[in-house]
Amino acid sequence: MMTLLILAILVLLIIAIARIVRIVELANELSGEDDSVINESDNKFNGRMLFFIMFATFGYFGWVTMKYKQFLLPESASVHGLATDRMLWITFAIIIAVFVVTQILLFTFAFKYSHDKSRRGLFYPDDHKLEILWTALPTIVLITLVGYGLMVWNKITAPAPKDAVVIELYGKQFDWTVRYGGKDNNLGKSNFRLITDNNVVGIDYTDEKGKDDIIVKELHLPVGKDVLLVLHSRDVIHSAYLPHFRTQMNCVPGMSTQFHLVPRLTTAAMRLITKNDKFDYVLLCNKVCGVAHYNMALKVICDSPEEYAAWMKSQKTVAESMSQAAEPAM
Ligand SMILES: [Cu+2]
Repeated sequence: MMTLLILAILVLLIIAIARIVRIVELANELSGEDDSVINESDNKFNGRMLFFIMFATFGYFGWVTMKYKQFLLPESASVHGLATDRMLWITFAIIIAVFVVTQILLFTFAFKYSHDKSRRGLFYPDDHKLEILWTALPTIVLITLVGYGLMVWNKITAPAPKDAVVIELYGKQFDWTVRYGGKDNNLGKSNFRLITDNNVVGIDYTDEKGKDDIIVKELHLPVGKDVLLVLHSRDVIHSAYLPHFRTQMNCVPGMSTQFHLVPRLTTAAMRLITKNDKFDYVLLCNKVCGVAHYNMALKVICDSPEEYAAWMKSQKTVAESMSQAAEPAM
């Protein structure tokens, strides 16, 4: 109803403006003025309107920024995310500063130098110094930003330390499965040919290393520890996206990809920061991978070391699940 009302108001407004324009035209005709000739006051009016548009644009920009600030991500829950966030904000600061300065110059010039019959144009074909300045300055700024970005990127994608907790993420249409290496922190062999309804990641049961693996449907991360996510896909390309950890990596069928991160805020700590005691981290698929893509989310829990150890202990290993399945039903 409200939308209909707003639409009706807009239509009426457009009709009213069209009528007013027509009245002005008729008035000009009656007074004998030729409105195709642009006079001094027209130029002044256009200059002022341009200036008004500049302030309106700045105002709108500020309003939108404040209004939607609440939808921005909270502070990064991973260590490398602090570096990418800093980079992002530095880039934003430069972009906003350049935007404001260039717009002020543009509209001030349009206002100040609107056509004036008494003013003579200045013939100013080129200025090498100026051209060098406006070519060199953006080049230096961009090279600095790209260089800074490469440095951060190299740091983020450096190999994970040997003792990192290895966690395998397995994506398929349309859910995720998580596998931990168990006590030996070593994932057993797996093969896509072995995938069945009961063996969703295709574990090779003959491999001793895989016996203590743990397969679960939620992702637990230990705070302060190096974590190596090893990503797989069973069907199409998925993308494991952990927005709060500033992490995203594609899951590609037929190969494994990986991402190393260090979580820095537990779920409990993030609940305090977001002032939301129901807050939970989430892992989302960030590739439109099929009809139920939207549903491809996984709960992520970032634990303190003690909580993580306790949770790990409470989980069944592959060997335990196997022996349980082999037991005859009572
Ligand atoms: Cu997906």
